[in-house]
Amino acid sequence: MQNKDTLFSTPLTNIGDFRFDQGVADVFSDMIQRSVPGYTNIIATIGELAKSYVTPGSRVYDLGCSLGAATLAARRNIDASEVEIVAIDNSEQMIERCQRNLGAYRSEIPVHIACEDIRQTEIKNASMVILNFTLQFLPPADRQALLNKIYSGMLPGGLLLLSEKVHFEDTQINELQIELHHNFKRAHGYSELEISQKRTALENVLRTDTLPEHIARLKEIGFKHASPWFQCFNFTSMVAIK
Ligand code: GEK
Repeated sequence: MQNKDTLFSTPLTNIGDFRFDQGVADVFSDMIQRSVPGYTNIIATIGELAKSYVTPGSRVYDLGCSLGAATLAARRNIDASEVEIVAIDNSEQMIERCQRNLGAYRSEIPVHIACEDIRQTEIKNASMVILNFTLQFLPPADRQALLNKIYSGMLPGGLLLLSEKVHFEDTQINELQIELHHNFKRAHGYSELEISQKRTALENVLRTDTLPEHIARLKEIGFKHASPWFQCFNFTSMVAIK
């Protein structure tokens, strides 16, 4: 059974910056499903894309893997032989739970799980790279370099899946999308206090780009094709093909 996220349900005197610590790792599954519109659908689509894009003898990288949901979806669907999955997160607590989750299912496909900063990870021979709501947590100045490194380590025809929370240049549209997202959270049982305290905790930690910024950067890096395939409110998921 998954633990319910009640981390922000009581008034906090000092709301510190959001961290992926033990408390978050313990409730993460519930938290992300009740906070990110389309999350389940995105995970399922990662599986479908893995089936089509992962090639024999190549690697799949899941960067910012948390509890390993994307890795599991990919692993279940890969048909190609001699594939290795590399799952990285810099939260020890996430990695520990990820090990346990992945260990609970049988598979022929080896997964190398490591606790490290994705800015240090060497990327090579990749037919698929997954950045499912992770880039948004890097300092904005570090994003281009990470994406350049990913591009360099990818095989021609390889696929990058990039999911992100975004903001909109048009302030009225931006507010409308935020309100729709908050309504989504209300509908999933989060109180006004939980919504506002979580928003404060994320303020310095989760910095969004706009969708046009993402697409322009991916094209500039050299990806032949880049497009959103999913959007619900201020959450989007893109594919980019080398
Ligand atoms: C999923 N992809 O369920 N290096 C490594 N990991 C990092 C870094 C970094 N520099 N910064 C943040 N993280 C997952 C969901 S959650 C998204 C990803 C969210 C990790 C962080 O520890 C956390 O586990 C993950 O990125 C972001 O498909 O919480 O909204």
